Amino acid sequence: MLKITDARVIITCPGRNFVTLKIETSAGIHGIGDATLNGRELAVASYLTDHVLPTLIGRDAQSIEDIWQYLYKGAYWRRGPVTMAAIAAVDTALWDIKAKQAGLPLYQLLGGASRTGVMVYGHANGGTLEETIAEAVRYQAMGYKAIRLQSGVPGLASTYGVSRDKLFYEPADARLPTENVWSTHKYLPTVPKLFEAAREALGWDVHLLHDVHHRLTPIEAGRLGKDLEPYRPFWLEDATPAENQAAFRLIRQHTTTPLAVGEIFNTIWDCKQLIEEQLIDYIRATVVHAGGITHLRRIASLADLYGVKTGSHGATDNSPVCMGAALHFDLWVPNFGIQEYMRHTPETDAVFPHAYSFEGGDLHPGEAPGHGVDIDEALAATFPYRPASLPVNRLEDGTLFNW
Ligand code: KDG
Ligand code: MG
Repeated sequence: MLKITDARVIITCPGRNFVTLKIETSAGIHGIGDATLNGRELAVASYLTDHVLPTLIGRDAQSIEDIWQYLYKGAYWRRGPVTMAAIAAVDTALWDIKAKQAGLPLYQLLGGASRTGVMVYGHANGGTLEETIAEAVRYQAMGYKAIRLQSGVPGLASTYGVSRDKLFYEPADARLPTENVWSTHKYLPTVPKLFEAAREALGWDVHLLHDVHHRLTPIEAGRLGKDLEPYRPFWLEDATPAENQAAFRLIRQHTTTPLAVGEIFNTIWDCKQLIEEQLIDYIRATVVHAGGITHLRRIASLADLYGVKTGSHGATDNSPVCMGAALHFDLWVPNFGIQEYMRHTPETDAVFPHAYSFEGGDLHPGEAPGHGVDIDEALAATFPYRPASLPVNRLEDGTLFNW
């Protein structure tokens, strides 16, 4: 028995907010897990501190599966982003502890490495098509084998995915939600032009991706997918809101462009139909928002049965702790596709010392026992929590729209 002796939540803001759970054990081994839910950080912190942590003290840290079931089934109120982020944090910390106890990097406990490295994609974005292409050229020079392209839309003041600070995109940029304006009519013709210019500038070896951020109807998405086919995109992401999983049937009928979805999914139930009907090609659920390693493994196993690959979310609001755990998962998972990799700022990297490293377009989780990421609590304490919200989006006539 490896008794859980203490568990606490650490909130820090080295440029953006992160919520981290630290679990300590009777053997002196500790583990950490990411619990960050962008713009709703304190809800998860309270869920953990007020409701989960008191039930953990004295339990056996080695019983990862039993604790997962206890927190999922035992709560009665199943699923949802707050609950599942809290469960993910506990689960990630417990896998960290188990791997440290074994003296092994986490990927070895999962089944060992299935590949030499984890292919990642970076974010090239700019206010104009030309700026985005220049950024993409820079990413290619850094060694990236896959690049996401997002560009401003002529006639719209701002749009999703175009950042002020190129390398460290962070959309939660104000105390209260910023309001953006959207026009599908203005947006739709811009993406094929962007891809055409990108193929001219970058060639055909590099993988190109695009995120629609839930802004199209299924038939509009079918049109965009079809228009992009000549440029062979790696994927079209979040083409339409996925609460209605059956909506993807319509997109599928119209395009062979691969589809990715799932960064806001919490459980296997959010993607069961999408996977079983082979309506998508990549599932983007990740460690922190989909119940930790224990649950993500179930989603990936279901996906593998239907030829769907993984493509985990890796935006800057997923802390280095999530990234470290995700990379161990990616190195092992048989149906790996790609991993998103938005770089964290130097301040964030200093608060979360980590074993993972980037080389030649791949990340590798490193060989440190556990998931290889820790938190410098003294440094974290120098960056107090700052409330920040994600933006909202309206149509030009003021109608509230999808973000
Ligand atoms: O918190 C929201 C971000 O993680 C999200 O906007 C990023 O869509 C995103 C992506 O694909 O990384
Ligand atoms: Mg996205």
